[in-house]
Amino acid sequence: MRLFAAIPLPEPARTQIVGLLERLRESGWPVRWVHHEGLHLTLKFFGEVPTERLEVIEEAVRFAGQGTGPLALRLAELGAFPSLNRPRVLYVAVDAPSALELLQDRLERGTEAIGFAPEGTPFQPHLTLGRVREGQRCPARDLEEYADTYEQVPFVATELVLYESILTTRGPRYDPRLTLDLGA
Ligand code: 3AM
Repeated sequence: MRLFAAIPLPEPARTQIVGLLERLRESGWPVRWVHHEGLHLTLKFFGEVPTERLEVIEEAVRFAGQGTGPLALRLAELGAFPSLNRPRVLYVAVDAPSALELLQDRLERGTEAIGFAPEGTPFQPHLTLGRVREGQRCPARDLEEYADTYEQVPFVATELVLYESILTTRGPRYDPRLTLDLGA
């Protein structure tokens, strides 16, 4: 099974991103846009793991999330990985307090202890909007035209979810395997 830990996107940020995605879909760019249902902020990607490892991963995620509390976040600017000049992944950045970085670091360290290599690149909190299709180019400069079409609203994240990513012919579907209440 393919697993990752993420924060599901709550309101009012969700409405902003759904609206932005609807406008971007009309751009006609060669991009596979994400589904509205699965909007999330990834903290740790585990990749393909044997089903029998699920329990120990759940335990590590639970432990990492303990005592975190609700996280005050805010939508930020539009961007692209690896760069705006060569966009492959389009995203909206997320401004996060140090508590989110701490949570991500606890996830990295806790899961390193059970055999998952740390990411190796600095954590850049973001919401993926879409991925440029193989071999195609996206007019990155035009992305700026969308920058003022959504509000960089503050929002509060109260859940940490371990998702299973299931690849279907209609794109990936994300099924929650464990949901933790950060406020608890
Ligand atoms: O939040 P996003 O959409 O950026 O990009 C993948 C997605 O993150 C990421 O894991 C999330 C769920 O699929 N992902 C996929 N392959 C990855 C890899 N090899 C990866 N992250 C890091 N390394």
